[in-house]
Amino acid sequence: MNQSVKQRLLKLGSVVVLGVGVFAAGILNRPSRALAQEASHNTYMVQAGGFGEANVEVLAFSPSYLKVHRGDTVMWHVTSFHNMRFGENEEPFIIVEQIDGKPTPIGNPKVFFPTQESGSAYKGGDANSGLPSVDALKGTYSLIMDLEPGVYSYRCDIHPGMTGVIEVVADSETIPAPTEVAAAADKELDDQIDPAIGAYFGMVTTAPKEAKDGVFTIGVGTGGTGRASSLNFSTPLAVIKAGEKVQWVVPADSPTGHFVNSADYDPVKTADIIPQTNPNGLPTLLAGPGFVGTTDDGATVASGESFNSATLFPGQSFTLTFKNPGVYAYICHVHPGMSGVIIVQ
Ligand SMILES: [Cu+2]
Repeated sequence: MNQSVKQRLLKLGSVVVLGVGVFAAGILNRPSRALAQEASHNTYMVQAGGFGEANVEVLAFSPSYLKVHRGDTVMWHVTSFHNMRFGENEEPFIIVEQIDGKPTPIGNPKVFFPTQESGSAYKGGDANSGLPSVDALKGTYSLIMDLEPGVYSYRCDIHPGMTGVIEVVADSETIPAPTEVAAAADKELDDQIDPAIGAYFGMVTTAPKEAKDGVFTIGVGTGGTGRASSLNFSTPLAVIKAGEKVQWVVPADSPTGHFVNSADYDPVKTADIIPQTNPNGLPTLLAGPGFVGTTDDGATVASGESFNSATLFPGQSFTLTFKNPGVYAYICHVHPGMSGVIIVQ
């Protein structure tokens, strides 16, 4: 045998050995039950959030109730800033901790940081996807549901009320196929989006067109249509006289909170979350001025002055007095496309 043929055979041999090794490792790592049922395992998609016309956002999981068999994969398609967390208790996403003896609002580590890797087997108990980084938005998170038959609920902590259920059913029970589930999920989304588009037209047509007793009231997003709402101000262009007030009101039945920020909102200076590196462990996520606000409710704004409300929760309002004539553009910094202008005469 000449040298080059020998080398080639050696090379081929090592590739084959490597291949068999990988194959064997695959078999060894796999529980035999999973191997037997491999062919019947499905991947089901769940939409985490969703969007429609009129800047409608749906803060729901679609389908909200999903039946799977043990060993099936659930893959969440994350359309915005949501986490998926299995566990007993609700967790606020901002908590107050004593830092250097001062009460300091921080991002709740139980919400922000993942405890379970995407693609891994979920076997029950607490598990959190963590919040997606901006880069990972519109990404996916998946879990293999390796669980006894039963009902397992989860939630997004950023949007209270955004909850979902996975029911693991007995292998003998026939359940809808992934394509059927996807079609049902689309319908579930549309059934929420359509009323919210209607609420948007209702809001803009009934909104006040002028100040009353020196106060111009502006609605902040729509309410009253469940988990979906139109992310718009009711009067995108409001005209007042110098010295009059604007009062922004978030409907009590809104599924989401909002902000009122002057359009010069600076994401660096007015950051939502400021990570502080910890030498040992996870960073502390300080709630920045974007969350806690820089302008008090009831403040007076002069020409060229920036203003930033704190989070305005459903039912809350924010009032500013504009003392100088001018054009004041503003946004809600967490909801792209949500903007308005105040003209002060
Ligand atoms: Cu908003």
